[in-house]
Amino acid sequence: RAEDGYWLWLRYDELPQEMRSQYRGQLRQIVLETEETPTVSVAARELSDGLSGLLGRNVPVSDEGARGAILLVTGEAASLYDLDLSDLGEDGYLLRTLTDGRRKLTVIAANEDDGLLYGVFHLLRLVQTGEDISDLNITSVPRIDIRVLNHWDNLDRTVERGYAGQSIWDWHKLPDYIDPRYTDYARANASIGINGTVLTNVNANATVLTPPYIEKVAAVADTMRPYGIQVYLTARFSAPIEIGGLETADPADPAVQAWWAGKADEIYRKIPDFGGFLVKADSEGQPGPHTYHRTHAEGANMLADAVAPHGGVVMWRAFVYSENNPVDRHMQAYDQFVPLDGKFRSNVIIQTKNGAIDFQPREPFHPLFGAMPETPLGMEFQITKEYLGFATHLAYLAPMWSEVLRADTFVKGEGSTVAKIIDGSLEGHEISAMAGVSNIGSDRNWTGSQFDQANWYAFGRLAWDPAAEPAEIAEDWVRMTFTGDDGAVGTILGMMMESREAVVNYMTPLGLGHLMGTGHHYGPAPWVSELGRPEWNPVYYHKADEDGIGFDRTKSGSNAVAQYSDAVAAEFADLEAVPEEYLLWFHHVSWDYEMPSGRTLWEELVHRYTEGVRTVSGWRGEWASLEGRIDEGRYRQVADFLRVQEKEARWWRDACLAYFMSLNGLDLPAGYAPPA
Ligand code: GCW
Repeated sequence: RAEDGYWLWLRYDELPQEMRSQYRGQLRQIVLETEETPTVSVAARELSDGLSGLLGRNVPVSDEGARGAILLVTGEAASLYDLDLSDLGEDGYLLRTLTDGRRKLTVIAANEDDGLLYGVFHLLRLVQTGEDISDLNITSVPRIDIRVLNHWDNLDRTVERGYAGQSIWDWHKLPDYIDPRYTDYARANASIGINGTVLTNVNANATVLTPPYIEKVAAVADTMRPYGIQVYLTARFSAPIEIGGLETADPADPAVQAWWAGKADEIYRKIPDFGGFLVKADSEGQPGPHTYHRTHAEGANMLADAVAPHGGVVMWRAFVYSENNPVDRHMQAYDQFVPLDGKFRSNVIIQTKNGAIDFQPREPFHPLFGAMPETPLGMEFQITKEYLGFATHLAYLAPMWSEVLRADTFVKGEGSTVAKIIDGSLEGHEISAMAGVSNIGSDRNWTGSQFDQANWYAFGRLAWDPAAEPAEIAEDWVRMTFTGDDGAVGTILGMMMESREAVVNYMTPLGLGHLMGTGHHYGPAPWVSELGRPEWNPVYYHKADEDGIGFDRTKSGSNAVAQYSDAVAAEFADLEAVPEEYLLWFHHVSWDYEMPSGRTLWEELVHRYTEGVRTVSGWRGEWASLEGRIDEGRYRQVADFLRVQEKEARWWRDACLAYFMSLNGLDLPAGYAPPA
């Protein structure tokens, strides 16, 4: 049912007549000029089902290229149509309209079946959004090789930082029962170019590597395979002890190496296209090589050697967060990893969060990007909104991700963007990866809210093309998911494009971060100061006192700025030059500091918090104008969630401002109502 959001952006409801009519002479039947593999079959079926639904008439797969044919072409057949596939790689595709006399042919061509599948979804998207296809000439090739979801899903079906019900992986019933949802999951991912999924939490349980679980994983992998999706697992570093009967997990111990090599062989026997391992080691209590006085490189390389004969990779996380961290948590990953540059095997990717702390509503880009030129760095974004209001708050994340991807590291002069480091082009790497921590669960609407589907969608589109425009991605999503009505599209798009900044404003404006309640990370708790480790306390991050607020990361403080290239460090370290949005991230500033707006810092903070609330209140009215223009079920849920968000935006504003006032003794500036 459309009303509960189950069909995501793949709704295929009949288009209104005025949108459909343009496709009349085209798109009448599907002709395969390629071998009918499992992937080609699912591609052809998707296209047939999708177009039949959208156009309100049967669009069958047929044998002859008669009128209005859509040709699915791979390999040599491409030369019949004069198509050059040489630059498409494995996953790229062409969409072309060819004219044969008076007839129009629509061609989807690729080297490999996966490319064809991606091309099919692109054509469907064009029709879903009512685009003109009478003269197509599109070439699309992904910039990133490994476009992967990370499920933080536990084997008991709880999901760490998951706000959409239980894990979709029903381990108890696998491998004998394959939930049809897995197929819809695979379709949705393939439709946005995602080609990998890590099924298990980085806080890993070694049980998933035991034989009965490998059977279960193999059954999931069999379901994913036709959709071009490879399955990966998290590897618990101490697994050789826990399930292997060894006394050590020391990566230099030959018995440990042999255990992992044997484990990899065992997995690949059941799952020949297994992707590899994702590892969180020596971080937040997870086991790792440091126990044995070995480095991250020695740990990662051991696993890399185990999967290398099978073509697998190791995604080793740079999120290290441990106690030996006296001055600034911001600096830990850089300090541990930069000395290891050049020491990793070629099938290791260092998976790095976008920022150095932890998925805050806004963080400057992570200083590791550009600092390890010999090593492929993968991006880890968090799709699930751990720090941005869980499932109820509307926050469209593509603008945030895009901000990081476009950030300039200046490591090789101007234009050394994070995107070019991730895609391997700046430093000439063979493999590239982008991971998104999944927001998917067993909820009927998959993600816990209608709008969180957009974040899953946008992640895939940005992993394919990090330069894609967030607003264009959002518009496609709105048209496919909600409505093609231009007025309504404009309203929804406007809300989405404001949303991330609104959350920054009512939670952590001007470069503040981590003011959330420790542990759950939901509401405000900037006053918490008494927890065991310094960085567990929000006061550690804002350092507010009677005189001012902010974390001095310049020379007079932790000097974390020195981890960036000279040009970036100089900008961030200079109070006059630092972008306003990172001000308190890098500087401790007095409450009466004059801001570019002419307001004092205190007035500006009050203004931002107030703006955040005002924006959310405004959306409630805008959303109300859509009543009756989108289905009742989704309309209601969003309306209710916006009410929650408005209430909680006020909570954030009032709690933070009241707390800061208790320190600085200042009043609210004239014109701002006192907190209720
Ligand atoms: O974002 C933090 C979360 C933890 C998470 C950790 C990590 C999986 O609060 O829940 O653990 O980071 O990324 O490893």
